[in-house]
Amino acid sequence: MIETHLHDDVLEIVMNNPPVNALGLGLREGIDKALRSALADDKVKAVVIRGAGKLFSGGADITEFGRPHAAPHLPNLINSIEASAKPVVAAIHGMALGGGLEIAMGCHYRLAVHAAKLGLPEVTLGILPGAGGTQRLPRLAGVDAALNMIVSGTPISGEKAAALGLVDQLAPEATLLEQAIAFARAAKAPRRTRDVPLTAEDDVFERFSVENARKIAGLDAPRACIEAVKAATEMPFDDGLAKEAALFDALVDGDQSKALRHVFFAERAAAKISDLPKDTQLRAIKKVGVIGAGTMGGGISMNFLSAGIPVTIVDMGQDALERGVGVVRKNYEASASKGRMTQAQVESAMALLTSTVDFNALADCDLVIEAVYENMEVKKQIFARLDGVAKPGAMLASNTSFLNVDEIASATGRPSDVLGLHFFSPANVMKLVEVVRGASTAPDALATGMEIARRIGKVPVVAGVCYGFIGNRMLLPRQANAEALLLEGATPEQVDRVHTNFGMPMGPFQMADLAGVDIGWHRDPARVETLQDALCAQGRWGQKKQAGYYDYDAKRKPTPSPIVAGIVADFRRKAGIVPRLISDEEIVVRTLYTMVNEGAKILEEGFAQRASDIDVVWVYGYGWPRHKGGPMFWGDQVGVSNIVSALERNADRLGTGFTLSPLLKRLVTEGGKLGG
Ligand code: T1G
Repeated sequence: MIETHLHDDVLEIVMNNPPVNALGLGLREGIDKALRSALADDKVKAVVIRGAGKLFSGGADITEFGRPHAAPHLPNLINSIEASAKPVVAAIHGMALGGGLEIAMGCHYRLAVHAAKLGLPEVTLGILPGAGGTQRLPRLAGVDAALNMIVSGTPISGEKAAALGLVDQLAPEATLLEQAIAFARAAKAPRRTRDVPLTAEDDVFERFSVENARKIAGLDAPRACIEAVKAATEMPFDDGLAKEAALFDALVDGDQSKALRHVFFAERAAAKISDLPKDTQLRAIKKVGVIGAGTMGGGISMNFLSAGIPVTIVDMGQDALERGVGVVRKNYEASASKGRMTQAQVESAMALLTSTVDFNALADCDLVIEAVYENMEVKKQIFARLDGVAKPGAMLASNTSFLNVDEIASATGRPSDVLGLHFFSPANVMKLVEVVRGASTAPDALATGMEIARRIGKVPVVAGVCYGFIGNRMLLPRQANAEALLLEGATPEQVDRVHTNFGMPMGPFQMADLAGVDIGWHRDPARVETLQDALCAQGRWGQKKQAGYYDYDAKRKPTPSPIVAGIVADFRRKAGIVPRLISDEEIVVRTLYTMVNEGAKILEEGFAQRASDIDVVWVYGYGWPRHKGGPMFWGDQVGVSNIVSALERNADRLGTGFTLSPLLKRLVTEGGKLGG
């Protein structure tokens, strides 16, 4: 846990708690002991603290939250570092995050490598820096920088930290320790952060709250962060610490923090495939082929290009190719115009892109991703052809969002090389990839699918082969009930508002209009059996046609549509439905509780490895509010028995195909939670 090395008169304390030097009890005890011995040893004139491995420290041990904390508590340990009569210097490489940066700010001086990352990401866990960070950072970096860092949770570089005064000296990694020792030896006396004067403009907090109102709306932690930093400008240091501690305690026990910590660990758990040997050999992916130059094919290609992996896009038509490549370039240029990438980066990404109508160009690709439209016959033809073109050992993936990957694989002679890589639109933005494991998918192909998804910055989740996999299968009952609610008396805007008030980025009808009302439509305008048929028959295919469930202006601003109201009224008349007032609560039960029910079925049928994987799918694939943890976590918070009784009360309205999940029923009778 802790190593110490005496360099003449400077004691080096090394935090060694792989993989991120989390400041769990053992490490805290070790630091405390080493510091005490340094203070008691006359030979020691100063102390340097650094982290072993790849970083300084990733902060407090998040797994300890919600459990009784044992001394030495981190705030007290940091206060004892600050109170040390001998100079203490932090030598920061890699990352100093959360409690890690707080340890460094309790030190009297700080050295860092230029590319180090210094940050206080606690707000992303629904808490705030609870070991003096809200009181020390403003003193070292100024109130503006402290507010931005603490409320956003975004780290800054060592270079930026030096410019702010948070870091005293920059050093190359090779000489960081040596320079820190020299700095400590030369330090005349401790410089206690708590004694650094702090000033703030009167309205800085009000201004900051107004400027960030939209971003922090509905969230507990950002508001508390602002309050804690404000306290630093108004109270004596120790009172400020007490205020910070009180705000921390209120947050850490709150639902939002529990949900955010759940998502943090859920994302990491999703990377683990319980029945795969840890040392599964990965296949080398050096070149990727994409079939289909449409919106998805282009977005998928961008993920690999941005990661420096060459892509060959194949499409049947030259103009489809030119259009698709043009969209890729346009998207990159848009990022460059917003300063998110340089023009040079745009050009180097585009230089990795090859586009051709020649299907044989895929012969040297290590991974080929089919991204054509959702038609099983078309996909099987493509995979049969691919089987004859792709090199042995190449992975053949389909981006299908609903269809049976095993059936697609059956069109080839190598089903073990076939899997699903289901990206979410816009594919170059949304983080989720459902890695669909076919019955024959080889272990190394599955493991490689997970690794390549992470390599391009995605969050992969393994899904089994059922209609719609995990995410889209849970959309089915939501969409069916949403449409039924329209016929029974609700409006699109009422249903959508329930979802946006819940925290979703958009509701079922806004989403249908964005994705395309015509997805899955049989394309026969004469055949009008459902609301979707009626809208599509009138060309109301969604935003792309300026008309779907809503009307859209040139800026795609939605307004309720009298035409849609008329179509719905017609349907009601034909079905003999007398519209009734629908409560928001009923909408929650029929469009959110039914999703939890479907998730429980997916779990018990084995199409998801664990309940938290389902949460990851919805947080990263559909924008489920992180501070509500995901549908399964939320279902446990609502209470399985409440969900079951509400569904049973509404059973006659949930459609003939609805069945209650046996797992939910079992959890009610036997007790227990969806999340285990
Ligand atoms: N506590 C406990 N476990 C942690 C951890 C932490 N702080 N950080 C990472 N892990 C585990 C993680 O679950 C995974 O476990 C393994 O380490 C590797 O992590 C008082 C209250 C540092 C940028 O929010 O952002 O300090 O899956 O895969 O990609 O004010 O980990 O292997 O079993 O993410 O190299 C504030 C959280 C805490 C930083 C490294 N700190 N960590 O990324 O590795 S609260 C944070 C990260 C706090 C104080 C407050 C990242 C990383 P497993 P990984 P990585």
